[in-house]
Amino acid sequence: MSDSESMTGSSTESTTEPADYRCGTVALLGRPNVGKSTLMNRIVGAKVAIVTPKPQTTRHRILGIHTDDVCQIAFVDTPGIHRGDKQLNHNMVRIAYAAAEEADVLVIMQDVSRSLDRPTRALIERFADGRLQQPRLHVLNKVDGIARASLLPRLAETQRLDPDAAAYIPISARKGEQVDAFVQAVARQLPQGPAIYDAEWYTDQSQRQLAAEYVREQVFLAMQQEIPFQTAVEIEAFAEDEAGISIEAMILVGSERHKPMLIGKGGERMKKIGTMARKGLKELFGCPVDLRLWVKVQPDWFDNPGRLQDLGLGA
Ligand SMILES: Nc1nc2c(ncn2[C@@H]2O[C@H](COP(=O)(O)OP(=O)(O)OP(=O)(O)O)[C@@H](O)[C@H]2O)c(=O)[nH]1
Ligand SMILES: [Mg+2]
Repeated sequence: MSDSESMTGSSTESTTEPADYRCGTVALLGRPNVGKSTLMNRIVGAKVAIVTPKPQTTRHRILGIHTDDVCQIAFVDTPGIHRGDKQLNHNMVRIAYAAAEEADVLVIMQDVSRSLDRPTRALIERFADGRLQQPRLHVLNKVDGIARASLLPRLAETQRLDPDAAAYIPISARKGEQVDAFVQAVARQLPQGPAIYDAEWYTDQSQRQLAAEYVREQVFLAMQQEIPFQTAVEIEAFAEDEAGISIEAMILVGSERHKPMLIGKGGERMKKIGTMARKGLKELFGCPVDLRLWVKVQPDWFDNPGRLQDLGLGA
């Protein structure tokens, strides 16, 4: 497979589609950190979207395709909807709303291990206001983190805020609880039609894009405070031969003082970022991966529309 091709699974089975087969796109929407990417990865069965405990992890629109013998669901994972003062923040939110407009079904996700705060209420009300006409499903995620008794009032409040949604489904994306029921509920809302993607496809991202994201995931995990949010990754070189895949990646930081923090004492932190990213990519690509990392300071790249466009973060 070349680096520009999309990732496929190992299965080459094709589904025989019944006449009432369903197929469509489903936008996964919500505040940052509610578990959208975790849910998509679990359903797709591969880490197509990176996951970290930090908000604003997802920056792009990421496709994750689920295919079975009754439906094909093209999930569109989106950046968390948030307020932020940088151009990058505005673009991320625009990407999320654009994905919502284009989808056949909207999934609005909340984190029930946290209180139903004002921004979450505002987001639910915004999608309930009738501007977008597609069916909506509410997902109440992270039920593993709460007492069951607190779920009923939360369900009731979500229903009150959006009485016309098609379903309200408590799940644990991390543990897989009620995820199959969620997929079935989504399938019921999809339009009838044949599958669009080959059954073995699971994302539209290239290996190059996935490599950049896997490195960024490790930067997010390794760094604190504002540094991850001011970091991006660009693939400078990507080559594949019989020995495996060789990748050269540039980590962009927004300020001179972030560079030594990212590199760490004696290069220790960069080494760990490289080791962990390489391990994940080896597992994903199923072949040996040679990964070389550099750091470049590029002040305020996150406020530069042209630069954001080059990084695939334009909106
Ligand atoms: N306890 C618990 N944690 C979860 C669950 N689902 C996700 N998480 C954790 O929540 C954090 C955020 O998960 P993500 O999947 O990155 O969330 P997201 O909504 O994609 O976040 P953004 O990309 O920042 O918008 C990670 O630490 C996950 O492991 C869940 O069902 N239960
Ligand atoms: Mg995400």
